[in-house]
Amino acid sequence: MRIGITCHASAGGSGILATELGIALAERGHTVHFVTYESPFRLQGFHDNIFAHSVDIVSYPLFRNPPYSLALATKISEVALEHNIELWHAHYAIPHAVCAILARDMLPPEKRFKLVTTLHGTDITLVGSDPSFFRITKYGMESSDAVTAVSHWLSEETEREFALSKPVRTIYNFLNMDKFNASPAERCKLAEKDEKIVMHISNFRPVKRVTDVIRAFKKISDQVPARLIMVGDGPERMSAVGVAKQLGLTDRVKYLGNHEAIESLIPCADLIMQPSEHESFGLVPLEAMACEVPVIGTDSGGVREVVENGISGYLCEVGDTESMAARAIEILTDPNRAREMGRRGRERAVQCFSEAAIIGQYEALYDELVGSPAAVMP
Ligand code: GMT
Repeated sequence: MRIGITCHASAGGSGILATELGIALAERGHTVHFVTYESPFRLQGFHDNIFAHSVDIVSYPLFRNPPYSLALATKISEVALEHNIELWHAHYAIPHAVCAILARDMLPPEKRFKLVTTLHGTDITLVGSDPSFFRITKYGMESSDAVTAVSHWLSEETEREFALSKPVRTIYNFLNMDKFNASPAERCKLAEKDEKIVMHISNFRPVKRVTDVIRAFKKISDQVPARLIMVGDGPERMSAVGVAKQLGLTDRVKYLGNHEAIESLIPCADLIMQPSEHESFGLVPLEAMACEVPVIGTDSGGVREVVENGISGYLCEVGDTESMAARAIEILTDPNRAREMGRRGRERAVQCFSEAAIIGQYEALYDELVGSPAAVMP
């Protein structure tokens, strides 16, 4: 099938998932065209059947903010026409679903593609539910031929919040399990031999609660020789640095910034700590599970569908850094338990969230749509 994909190109979960999906589809013989503002973060190297198109943004003094969405819609339309795209897959409702709809409307009727919109979480929970975007987010979903969400929790939240006239289907996120595994890594550069490594990976946005990581780590490092490795970057980084300083932890915390090859870092960790307010899915916990690293997460949102509490890690109440630390110490001081949790996590990851388990669900959806009549607004 000839497929177009739009996603955020930066180091966020939705863009990563969209890129990995494009790669997996291309490996299965589909032709995939990415349209983004820059090359997607995880799209490295050459891939047969993948083509990347970047959006040309015109800056003109009259525009306070160059109208990126209009340029994106134009580019999608051009690419769809030139390459006879049968199906467009928009990742993240705003602005991608709406731009794809606009692009579809610009095409002659016989050239119009089918549109799948995949919701990733914050597009619904934070952006789309804001009054300034509510109606256009709803319009984007109603005018798509199918809407999917990355967890049952997100599907239910969307239905509750937007009362759509169509079902939101759940298709879980997936990973390439050959890429993410427990292969030994160079942990010596991150910590001393006798130190445990606690790791956090995110875009350091408020929803990630990075200062909870620091506070929990303080309690951990009071009892276990350990180092905290913070991977990623974003607006809360300075708060994390400030709290670590206040708690006298500056020497025990390393900030690595964004890292492209996260699969080589995660296996160095003894524990991954993700204390988010909510996660629609939790790609990082899944990556940790695939690498046989136990996870401390929060009992909130879709992460409950990924991490089994007490089996592949622990889910604590949001903000309860006391319990997070206690659970972490339990894992860090019992290597057999940690190994078993890692093993069970990998087992679950392979069984439920591997490419083999998920890609076929997208392909079946595409097949169902291509050839069926176009979506109409109710
Ligand atoms: O977590 C973020 O802020 C990034 C965001 C994104 O859209 O890039 O991640 C969301 O999508 C990921 C991929 O589906 C999910 O694994 C994350 O849980 C989700 N983030 C939130 O719901 C906060």
